[in-house]
Amino acid sequence: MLLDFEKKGWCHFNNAKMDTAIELLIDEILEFSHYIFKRSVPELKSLREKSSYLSEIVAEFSIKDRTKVSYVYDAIKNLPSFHSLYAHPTLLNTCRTILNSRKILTLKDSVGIRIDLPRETQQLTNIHQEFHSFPYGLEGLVVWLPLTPVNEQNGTIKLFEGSNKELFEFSGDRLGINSLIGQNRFQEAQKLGKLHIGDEGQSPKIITAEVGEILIISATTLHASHPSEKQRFARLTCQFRVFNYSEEFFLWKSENYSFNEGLKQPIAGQELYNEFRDKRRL
Ligand SMILES: O=C(O)CCC(=O)C(=O)O
Ligand SMILES: [Fe+2]
Repeated sequence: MLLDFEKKGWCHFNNAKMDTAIELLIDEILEFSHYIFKRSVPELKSLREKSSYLSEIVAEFSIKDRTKVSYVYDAIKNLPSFHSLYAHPTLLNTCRTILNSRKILTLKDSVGIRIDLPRETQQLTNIHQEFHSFPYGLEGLVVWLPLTPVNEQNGTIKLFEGSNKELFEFSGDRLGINSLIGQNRFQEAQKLGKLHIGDEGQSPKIITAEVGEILIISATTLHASHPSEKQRFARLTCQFRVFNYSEEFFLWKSENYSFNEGLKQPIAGQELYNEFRDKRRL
């Protein structure tokens, strides 16, 4: 797995414990969506059956009432099973091994879910390295976890294998706290992606996977959405960003802590803290 990751910039794994966690999430999504659409969840025997059903029913629901599907989207990020999934010890340990770091970090703001519906293309991404979600440095991972079957018909992700070897020159402000995560960074990342893939004309690997298969992708691997061809299926995929907390930026950050405005006396507090810190350093 590690060799694969280094060579291609991504690897995949599956694990029975992860299957259980994924199934809990799918169950909760099915229950909530059926509750708001006033339907009952049919008897489904296996994780695979649930996953295929989820793909069909979400597409069907979106035709009935698109707004209600947005409620489902919003709710997923608050489901306990969603949080248990990205914080799963098996998943985190795999990430630790790949990053060769005991200190890793996931942030609530950098974990997400996609619901890609037939005919909706505005959320599809063009080729990019993950500059916009890794503001501190790209020594990190994107865990890409399908809840429904992903393939050329249903929509999926495509990866430019081996592109992880090169970090493209990014003119965005790396350490500027106010522009850490933003739309402009994403636009720039996509411009760069297009430019570099144009050089090589390499064709990407279009991922085909069933539920249970988990992709771990380097933040430096060029990737893009692959749109769906079929009209009947929705694609639900989770993407969790994992940071390496041993990275230089985080070490610097933990030494140079900035008090934020939510505090009672941020300016005075910061000054006193800096004085204390500098004395201790001497
Ligand atoms: O799932 C996709 O279509 C790709 C999304 C993406 O670029 C990302 O999560 O970083
Ligand atoms: Fe991305």
